[in-house]
Amino acid sequence: MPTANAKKYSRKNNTKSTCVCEIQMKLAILGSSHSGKTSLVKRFLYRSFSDKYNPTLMDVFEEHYILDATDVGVSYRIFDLSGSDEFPAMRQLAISSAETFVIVYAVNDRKSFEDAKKVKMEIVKTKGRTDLPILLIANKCDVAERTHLVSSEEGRMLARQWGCQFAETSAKISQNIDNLFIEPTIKIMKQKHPELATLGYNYQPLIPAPAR
Ligand SMILES: Nc1nc2c(ncn2[C@@H]2O[C@H](COP(=O)(O)OP(=O)(O)OP(=O)(O)O)[C@@H](O)[C@H]2O)c(=O)[nH]1
Ligand SMILES: [Mg+2]
Repeated sequence: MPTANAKKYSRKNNTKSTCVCEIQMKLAILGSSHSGKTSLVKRFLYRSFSDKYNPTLMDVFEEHYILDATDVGVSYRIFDLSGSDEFPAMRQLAISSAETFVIVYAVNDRKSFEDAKKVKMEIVKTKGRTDLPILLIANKCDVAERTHLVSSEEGRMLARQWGCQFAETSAKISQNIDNLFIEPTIKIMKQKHPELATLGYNYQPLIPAPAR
């Protein structure tokens, strides 16, 4: 991403040459400030979590992984976008280059749920199409039930309306994290390499969106 403000995270490894094939995952994670986007990415990529809050301008994470139980290599390029509307040009560029979208809200923040709807419209407008792979994520599910301001049912209903998948996650206690990033990866793998569709991969599927 050719901007001065975008930080780039990459870790070199020498595993690519041993893989039977390579998949590029260009994923953008969006949603309100403080909903836990960066925490979800870091929990997935680095198995870490911090209670400290550092607002993101925009980060690009690049990592290479091998899908468990396969020889399929995955190059993740994850655009972690700010919850604020600063740097609209950078935002548009990231949305344009991404192929999969993760929209995050926090279950204890009602506004973040309303913001998720605006983000969805922004993505559709920027991409100019509606048939996009989107995941709606209800994060911070670990917080006390009495502080939940958005119910599971509301999240599920919105996902049904969008015809997308829905999952309840926690970056803090590492709930549903691998599935959130790996299920879309498997989908892309099956689209781009149908010959690999029968490869086994162990994961608990996300909650599928009911048929529209
Ligand atoms: N309890 C709980 N706290 C979380 C969770 N995920 C993130 N947090 C906390 O929420 C705060 C915000 O997390 P971030 O990941 O920085 O949020 P963000 O969406 O990236 O915010 P911006 O970069 O400003 O857009 C931090 O203090 C995190 O520790 C979670 O699953 N559970
Ligand atoms: Mg962030």
